[in-house]
Amino acid sequence: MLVSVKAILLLLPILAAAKTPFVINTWHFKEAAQEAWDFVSKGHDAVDSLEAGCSKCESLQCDGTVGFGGSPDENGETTLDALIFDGTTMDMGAVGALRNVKQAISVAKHVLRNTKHSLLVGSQATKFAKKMGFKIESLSTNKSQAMWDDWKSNNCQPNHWKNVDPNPNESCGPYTPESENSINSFNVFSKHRLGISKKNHDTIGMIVIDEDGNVAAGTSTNGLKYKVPGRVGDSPIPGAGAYADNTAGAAAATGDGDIMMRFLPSFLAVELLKIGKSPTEAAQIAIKRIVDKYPSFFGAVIVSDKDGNYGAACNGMPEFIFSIANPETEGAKLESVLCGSGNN
Ligand code: SD4
Repeated sequence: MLVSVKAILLLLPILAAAKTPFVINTWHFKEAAQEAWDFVSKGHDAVDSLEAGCSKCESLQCDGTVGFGGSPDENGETTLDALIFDGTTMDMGAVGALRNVKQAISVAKHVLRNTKHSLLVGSQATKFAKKMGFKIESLSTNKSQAMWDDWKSNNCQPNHWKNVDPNPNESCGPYTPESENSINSFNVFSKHRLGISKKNHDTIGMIVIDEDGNVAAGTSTNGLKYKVPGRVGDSPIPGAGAYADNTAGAAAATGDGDIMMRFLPSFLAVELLKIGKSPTEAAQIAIKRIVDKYPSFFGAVIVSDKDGNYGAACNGMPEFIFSIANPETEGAKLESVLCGSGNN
């Protein structure tokens, strides 16, 4: 009897270790999880594997919402946000509103590896990328151009302006701050943030744990359709789009970034792991914090502890699909959670 208890005790760490290496990413972007898995299971580290996984989505233009040729801004230009957060060193690299370079996650990795900074933005980020050897090219495609033409001919609806003249719900700009007797005022808690839904939102948010237990988290996205030029979402913001800490685990988010970044859901989820919450509980609490203020908010958080136990929570859609790969799955597979519609 004693022997078998001892045997079980000896086996436990092996069973626990069987959950890593580990990859999880938002949405049905299984090819990205597979690519990251192919890297990490061959012994690459968490940061490089995460770069490989997110790069896959950038080149596949996953759902049109990652990489070039999607989500044109008000000028018709696609710009990219990306982040890599290294939970071993607590160092990071990110780009916001990156112009004219397709490989946003790789540029973010150069910010991590080759600078002492954390986040570079806009045209200056493009100049940095050029110095790092990236090709400068247009991120527009016939598809993104057609999307933008339709939006223009539909009086620029939906858009992301409020409290301006002319009424942004009816007309294109240029806009100016609304006059006192204008009737366009917008309630910040209004139920419907125009056009924010599964249809114009997706981001790859990914967590990778490598063989040595290093945890990395990151994101890549072209953001929000018809954004005001210069807009940066939650995705490149540490603690908002993603966060990692080897002592606890990691989290990554997708959804309405203008709201999400105010609540730092990825940071919150990792802090919750530190005080003993499970990944599912941590994800649920991080989402609830937002839902309490914005009941119809659209978004989701994926969370993994440092051992590869994982969970997710979501709001504003019926179900949230995510991709995972670990030693027990044969390659990447899809899983899902049901979402709350205001009180999960
Ligand atoms: C953003 N959070 O730019 C990103 C987009 C996204 O699901 O994740 N959509 O707001």
